[in-house]
Amino acid sequence: SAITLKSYEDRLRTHPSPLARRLLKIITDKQTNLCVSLDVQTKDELLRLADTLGPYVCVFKTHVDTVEDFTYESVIVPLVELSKRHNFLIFEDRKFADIGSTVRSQYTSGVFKIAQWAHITNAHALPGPGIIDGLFAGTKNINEERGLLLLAEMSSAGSLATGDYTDKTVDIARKNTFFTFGFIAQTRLGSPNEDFIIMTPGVGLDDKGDSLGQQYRTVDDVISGGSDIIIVGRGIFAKGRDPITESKRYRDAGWKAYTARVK
Ligand code: S5P
Repeated sequence: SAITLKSYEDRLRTHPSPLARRLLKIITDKQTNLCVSLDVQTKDELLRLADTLGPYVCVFKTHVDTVEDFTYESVIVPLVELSKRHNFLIFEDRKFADIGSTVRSQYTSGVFKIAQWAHITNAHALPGPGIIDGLFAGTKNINEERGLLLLAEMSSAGSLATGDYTDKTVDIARKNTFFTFGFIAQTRLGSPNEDFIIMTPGVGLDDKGDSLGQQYRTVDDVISGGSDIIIVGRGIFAKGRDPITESKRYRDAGWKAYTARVK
């Protein structure tokens, strides 16, 4: 049977994470639970998509280490500007996976300085709770909301993040719900009296998967199963697709599925 959940608007009043409250407000105001994954190799393409698709999304997910002509000044500065203009959050899909001390410097320093600009980032729970402490320490001097998602399940075939690993990931998240506001997952996680935000990749309306292990599910399947935000990449900007048309299509499908769920 389908999962029933409170509306985004109700949840924004009570959520323990300031970042999640900001995100739920954006979703409510813009009526979109679509996160577009901007997996492109040039800054021009990244910024062009962020500008044209900005009105249809609540979050833009990036892999900034894949941008060939990356500089902080030419990519991050305008991207942050666009996030303000179109009212979306930026999610750097960094998938941290090291000890606390190392992830703290990976998060705050180097070429990317992720903590400076990414409202959201994510991490594997594999190293244990120290990874959250390390990343949280990296937010100390940031004067804006920051939030972390743990990868509790993955969309790819043969993923090892199942069963006991997934359950223990949820336990680790419970230790700091001010910062760890949710999961990358395929199913609703946490008990009914908790409110984790579930963001789900591996969503595609026209494809079943790719040749490297990715697997796609439909928007209805994902949202009726209790996910809060759909993450879509190639479904929107693969060759031959019109990104604006597809963004509207996924936004509408996501909102329709959500409306059916809260009824
Ligand atoms: O389990 C996962 C977790 C993530 S964050 N499966 C995923 O596919 N992702 C990411 O979502 C992946 O890194 C990619 O950026 C995006 C999916 O892209 P698509 O083109 O397959 O929609």
